[in-house]
Order: sequence, then C-alpha cells, then structure tokens
Amino acid sequence: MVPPRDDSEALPGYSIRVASRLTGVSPDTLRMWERRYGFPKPLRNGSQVRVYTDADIERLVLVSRALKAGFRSGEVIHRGVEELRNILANSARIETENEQRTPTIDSLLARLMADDPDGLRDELRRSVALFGPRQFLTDVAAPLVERVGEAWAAGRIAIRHEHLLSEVLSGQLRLLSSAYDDRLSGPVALLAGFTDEQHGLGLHMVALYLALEGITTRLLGVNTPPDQVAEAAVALSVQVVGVTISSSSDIAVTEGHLRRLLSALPADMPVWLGGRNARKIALNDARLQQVVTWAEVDLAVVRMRASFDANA
Ligand code: B12
Repeated sequence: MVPPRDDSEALPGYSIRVASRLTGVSPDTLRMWERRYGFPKPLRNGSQVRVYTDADIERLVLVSRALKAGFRSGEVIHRGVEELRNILANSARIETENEQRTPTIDSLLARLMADDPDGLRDELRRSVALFGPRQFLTDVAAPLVERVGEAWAAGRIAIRHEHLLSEVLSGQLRLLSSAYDDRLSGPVALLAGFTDEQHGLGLHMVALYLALEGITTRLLGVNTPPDQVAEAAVALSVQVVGVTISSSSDIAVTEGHLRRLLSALPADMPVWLGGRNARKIALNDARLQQVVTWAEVDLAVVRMRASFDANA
C-alpha cells in the first residue's frame, strides 16, 4: 500500500496524528511505547517528523485490540502481526468482539440511519485500519455511497442523511489524503466539478486513490466555472485535468462546459472524465478520456506517468 520510497522525496506514510486516529492509540502513548519498547519505530522525514508506515498501523491496530481484550502492553507489544493475530483468534472474548466490530456496508448504513455520525466516523476509521486505504476506497466508500443513493431514492433515508454521509466521509478521505500532502515531485492532476455540480465525493475518492499511486492532486472542488479550471491548470502546472460528471448532471450543459474548458486549455493536456455520466459525453476531442472505473484509473495513471517521464 505504501508507494516505493525515494530518499529525495518526503516519506510516504502517516503523521502521528493520523496514526493515532487510525489505531485509537493516543500520540502520547505512541511516543511512550517508542521510548520504552522500541515499537513503533517510525521513520523520520527530512524535518525529523515521525512517519508511520502501513505495516506500523496494521501492527498497532492488533496491539490496540489485544489491549482492549485485557492483555498488558508488555505482553503484546513485541509480538509480530501473525503472532498477534493468533493471540486474538485464540481469545474467545476477542472473537465475539471481532464479529461485532468488523464494519460492513450494512452496519455503516445503520449508523447513518440512526443519526450517529460519531459511530459512523469510528466505523469508517476501523475499516481503513482493517482493509488499508485502497481497499477501503474500492470496497467500502464507493459501495457505501451507492447504497446511500439507493436508500435515498427509495425514500428510506432523508436528504440530511446524504449530507451527513458526505461530510463524515469526505472528512475521513481528506484526512487520509493529507498523509501524502508533502510529496513534491512527480506528475500532478487537477480535479474539479463544473458549475452546478454538487457531487464532490468522487473527487475526494479519486484524490486519495491517486495519492496512493504517487500522483500529487490539486483539488478545486465542485461548482467551478470551466474557464477557472483551465486557468488553474496552467497556473498550477498540472499534467492532467480530471472532471467529475455525476448522474444528476445535465449532459448538454456539461458538454458546453467541456467545450469551453478544451478551448482554453493547452492543446496537449488530457482531460479525464469520471463519474456516472462521463460515458454519456459525446464530444469528439482526442484529449478527452473516460476514466470511470478503478481499472480505468489505473490505466490512466500508467499513461500519465509514462508521458511525464518522457517529457522530464
Ligand atoms: C452524496 C450525494 C449527494 C450530496 C453530495 C454532497 C457532496 N459533497 O458530494 C448532496 C446531498 C448535495 C446531493 C445532492 C443532489 N443529489 Co445526490 N447523491 C449523492 C450520492 C449518495 C453520492 C454522490 C457521489 O458523490 N457520487 C460520486 C461517485 C462516488 O460515484 P460515481 O459518480 O459513480 O463515480 C465513481 C467513479 O467514476 C469515480 N469518479 C468520480 N468522479 C471522478 C472524477 C475523475 C477525474 C475520475 C478519474 C474518477 C471519478 O469515483 C467514483 C468511484 O466509485 C449519489 C448516489 C450515487 N450512486 O452516486 C446521489 C445521486 C447522484 N444524487 C441524486 C440526486 C437526484 C441529487 C439531487 C438532484 C437531489 C435534489 N433533488 O436536490 C441533488 C443534485 C445536486 C446537483 N445539482 O448536483 C441522484 C441522481 C439521479 C439521477 N440520475 O439524476 C443519485 C444517483 C441518488 C439516486 N439514487 O437517486 N447528492
């Protein structure tokens, strides 16, 4: 999950604040364990700031669960991931706790419907810790918004639930993306939604997915006029512009925005079209690429990186 390290760049990983949120272990305790037990032993970036890897997070989550089950820190902190898993699996108390605590789309939806934003946020965090950020995106966040959309269309939840989900989920996505904020070299993508587009969760999801691939993203967010997107693309020296086109967008209006964007952008800048309605765009311009599924994002990233390396 952690991209390859390059000493010339900022180290990929999580700050102590994010590590604490992902594992439920306070920053003070993390520092204390480091001093007392030598674990976790985070990397240090150029500014000597602690950077925790996915492997640290995975082990810390297991240690934290063992502590909750009644083990003392000295008993479990030196143990590896496999050993910790065995300890947890052999503990009847923990098995029960595991069953109750592994988040599912249903349990997340239940939290939302029960007007429990704190519980929803906690379950989302636990999902990230259990599955890692990429699988969290593909198997939890995306299916969850899909189910929420269906529940709203069927009248089972109110619009305020959709708003609540958007706030809580985008907060978590931003928090995870912020771990990659200080990467300074490599290709850059600008992400935006046009005027009248209010659906911005897709942008936050893609921003995190791209960050995990080592792509720097600049988020303009939704409701951005096309000429402003074009100006930002030039001012921010990006290699690609990504536009989200959700299922509630008006195709004719969006095509008008895209025409204006394309006429104002540099002639060789690719424009990725994502979101449910992206495939309905019928404009004929070689710069437009439909990038709707995660597999298509993977492919687009490979192309973007190849073109960036060729021009470097
Ligand atoms: C959350 C939500 C809202 C929130 C948005 C808040 C926010 N900050 O984003 C709020 C409450 C504001 C909202 C408002 C509305 N919503 Co709404 N909303 C949703 C919901 C649940 C998720 C939306 C979302 O972000 N989807 C975007 C992503 C997650 O999904 P995606 O488009 O499939 O994109 C995927 C990929 O293509 C990729 N991707 C997305 N963008 C990009 C961009 C790039 C560059 C790349 C590479 C990839 C990429 O990421 C996703 C990963 O799976 C959807 C349900 C759904 N299934 O989408 C309904 C949904 C889109 N909304 C709907 C409707 C009707 C509305 C309203 C018209 C309701 C109203 N009457 O006010 C308004 C319209 C506002 C507007 N003018 O745009 C309908 C649209 C139906 C239709 N065909 O018209 C849906 C489908 C719900 C439903 N089942 O009926 N909504």
